[in-house]
Amino acid sequence: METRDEKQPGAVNLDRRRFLAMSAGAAISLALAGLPANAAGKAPHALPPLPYAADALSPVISANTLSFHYGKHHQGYLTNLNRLVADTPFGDLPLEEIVIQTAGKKDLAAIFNNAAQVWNHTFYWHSMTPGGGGEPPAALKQKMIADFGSVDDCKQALLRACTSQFGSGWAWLVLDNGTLRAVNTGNAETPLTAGMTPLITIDVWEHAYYLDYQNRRSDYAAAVLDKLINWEFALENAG
Ligand code: MN3
Repeated sequence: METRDEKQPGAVNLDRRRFLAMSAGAAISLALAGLPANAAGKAPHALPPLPYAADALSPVISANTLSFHYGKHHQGYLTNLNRLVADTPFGDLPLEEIVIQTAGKKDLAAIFNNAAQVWNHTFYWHSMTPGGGGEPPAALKQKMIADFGSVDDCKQALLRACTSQFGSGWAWLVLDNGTLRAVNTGNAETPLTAGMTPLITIDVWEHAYYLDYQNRRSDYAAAVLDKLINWEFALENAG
């Protein structure tokens, strides 16, 4: 397995730090960024606050969907995780480290699934912003043109990653050895454990869209890409 890209401290801007500080995986990420780890990443993990109001993504994602998704699903994974790691060595590890150390281990699948789902959902909330979509920042746009041909080709690749995921999972824009790629993962799986750097994710579990779009995953994904996706966040994660 490849090692994760280690970012230079100078490349980590304030918004990235703000995300990391709000993520339950703060300690390992800050350590990767050359910053001191702290105890905030240890169990019991807290549910990071949403970066916007529950109705802020409407009508693309309704307040009803967002409230259930954050308050029931995300919270549920967190509650399970805290229960599962209590009184185990994983209780002393930050979230990202739990995800990486339990990946691919059948006897630790329950811990992996809940830890990864906590991480993935926090990342997903930040991957969207009210009034998002539109033109990516120049540096990201250049990279999209270099690696996909155009911004639209990049968005189409992300849309295909959403629609071609069979069953539950996630679509991601990642940096893989310095190249932008659109990939998908099943269930709780995350590119973090494959040595890739996630830039953006879209949740394609049915609970992410069924109340608003029923079976029309493609309509949900296209609307997120056109109207909500947070390209600034993607660029921050690219370092
Ligand atoms: Mn979800």
